[in-house]
Amino acid sequence: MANENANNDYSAKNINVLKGLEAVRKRPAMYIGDVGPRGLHHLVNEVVDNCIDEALAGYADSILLTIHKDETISIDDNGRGIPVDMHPEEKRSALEVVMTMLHAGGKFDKNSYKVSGGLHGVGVSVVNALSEWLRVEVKRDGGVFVQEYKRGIPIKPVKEIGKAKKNESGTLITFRPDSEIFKVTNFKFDTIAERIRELAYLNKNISIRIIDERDGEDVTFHFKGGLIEFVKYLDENREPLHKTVYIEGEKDGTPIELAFQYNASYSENIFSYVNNINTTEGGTHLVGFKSALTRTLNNYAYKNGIIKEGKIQLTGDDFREGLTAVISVKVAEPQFEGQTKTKLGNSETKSAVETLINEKLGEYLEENPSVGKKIIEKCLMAAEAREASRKARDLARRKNALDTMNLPGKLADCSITDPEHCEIYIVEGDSAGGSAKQGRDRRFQAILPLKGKILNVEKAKLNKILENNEIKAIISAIGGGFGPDFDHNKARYGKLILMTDADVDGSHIRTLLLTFLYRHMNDLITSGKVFIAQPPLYKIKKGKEELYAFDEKERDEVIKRFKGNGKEDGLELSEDGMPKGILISRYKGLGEMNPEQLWETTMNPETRTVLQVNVESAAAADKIFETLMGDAVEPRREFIEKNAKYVKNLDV
Ligand code: 0RA
Repeated sequence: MANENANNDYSAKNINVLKGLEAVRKRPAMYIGDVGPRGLHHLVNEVVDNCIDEALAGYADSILLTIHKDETISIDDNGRGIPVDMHPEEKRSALEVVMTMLHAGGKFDKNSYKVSGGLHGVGVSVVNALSEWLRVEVKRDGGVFVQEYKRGIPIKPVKEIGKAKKNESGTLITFRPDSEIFKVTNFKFDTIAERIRELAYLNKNISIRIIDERDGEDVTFHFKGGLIEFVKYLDENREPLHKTVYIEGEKDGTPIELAFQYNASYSENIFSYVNNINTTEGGTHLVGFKSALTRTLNNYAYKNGIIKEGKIQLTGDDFREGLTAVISVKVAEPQFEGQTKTKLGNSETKSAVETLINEKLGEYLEENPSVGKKIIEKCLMAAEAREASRKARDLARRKNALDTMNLPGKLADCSITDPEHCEIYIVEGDSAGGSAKQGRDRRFQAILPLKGKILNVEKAKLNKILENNEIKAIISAIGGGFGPDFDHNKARYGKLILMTDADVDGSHIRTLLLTFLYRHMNDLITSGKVFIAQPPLYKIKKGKEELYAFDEKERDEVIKRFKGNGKEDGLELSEDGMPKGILISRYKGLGEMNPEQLWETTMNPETRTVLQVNVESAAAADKIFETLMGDAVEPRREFIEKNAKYVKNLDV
């Protein structure tokens, strides 16, 4: 044991501590989700969440996050500082207890808004357990206190290393994630910045600065306008129809904040948060908001004679077309439900939100009649468009295009019918489609070849979308419906795999497909059923042996292996790709592979790699699709220029 404390008071408690940390190191995924980049960045979020808690409790207003050159990261806040005095039961510094005991990270005071959704709120001790090295420095009670740890175990007892200035307090945590645990230990600025930006919007009193010492990037996020600025940011590339509506208040002890605006688009974008967690599965707060919105707007429209009795009936959907909204509530004892534990279950929150918004939105509309008028006009247009597209849909139905009984002609379906065991490949082009049809295992793999590019749904109206042949084929092949009615449980396949060429056209087609799925079959993505196939880029052949490589690095490794001995003697590729009897060919498209090769490299579940599409942050994904596929040209150019350096693996 490296713990010096252990010499004098090695006790049952220390054993418990070790057991706790061991459990975390043995099954890290249980605590942080996974040990890939997502889990790695979860460590950062965990510490930041603790700082935000201090801010929410009214003690901190500034956080500094620094990514150092050596891939350590430090997070500094001006909160109260983790308590350092003797813990009465544990008989050692409370700081050591918080840093080393599982679930002891929880605040001693009970009146904070606990975070218990998903993987949040696991405590800083988990970060400590999964760090090769961690140092914590606390300014509190007039002193500066420090402790360092290796893989969660204190190197020495807590030590006072100096005096703190009068009234100065805070916590500075620096850590290096353990390379024994994480596959990669490099921090990605954009991943960190995305969450920090979101937190800064959600907590308008906090200023968060991120410095990346690796490249000198330095950004401060501080949004005095809070959710109003969040909504404006989300709609940056859309045309707002009125000034942003903002409502804030507290009902039955639940603080509620809402900002929204309608824009000229047709999509609905509501982002809901509970205790700063994005509730992607919604829940009672969202239900409360939606029903208050429908009711208040309906009342307002009738009361002011904008809609005449008996004329047109507006539905809830009509009141949400072109709506961008963020609702954020704080719940003391949140009950999180759903597949990803991101659905709020507290029934009292529904009535709190509903009552407050009915009240305040009603008032707001009376005071801002021009806003009210603009909103109702938009909703009426939505109702008319809905009527028109219902007619279009009926027409399409009559032609049987959306009927799952009538599958598209070019679909090569699989023989097994249990969706759980079936997958569908959506393939770019007829020739690759042909190879895929021959190469597949027809028992569980279906192939749908697409001709050329599908429609850009970001720019098209609903009836145009439903007239598009490729889209009709996708909808009927999948069979789970479309748009708000889409139900992934009714999908005919458990996996949907996009297979496009590894070139610019291929990635454009993939983006178009993802845009369509994100906007109109969203559940398919959130339930983790959408994947991207990874065809190889190179074939390397020596004599009878053939190997495939998925990137340049792998290609070079294979060549080295073929050369035998593994001597690092550089590669001498001649123009035709033949050195020393090794033949290297680069695949230009999927169509160049014969059915056997396609099966072996890209379709055989035993040997293939497929990338699962998941949406890290719904708000960020919305923004990317809007930027890439929407009307405004300038922001798209900027986005592409900014991301050109990442373009090798642009992930949304
Ligand atoms: C335990 C209790 C208290 C605060 C904290 C932990 C705390 C943890 C972190 C992690 C990063 N920054 C932090 N700031 C505070 C409550 C302190 C009190 O009651 O005075």
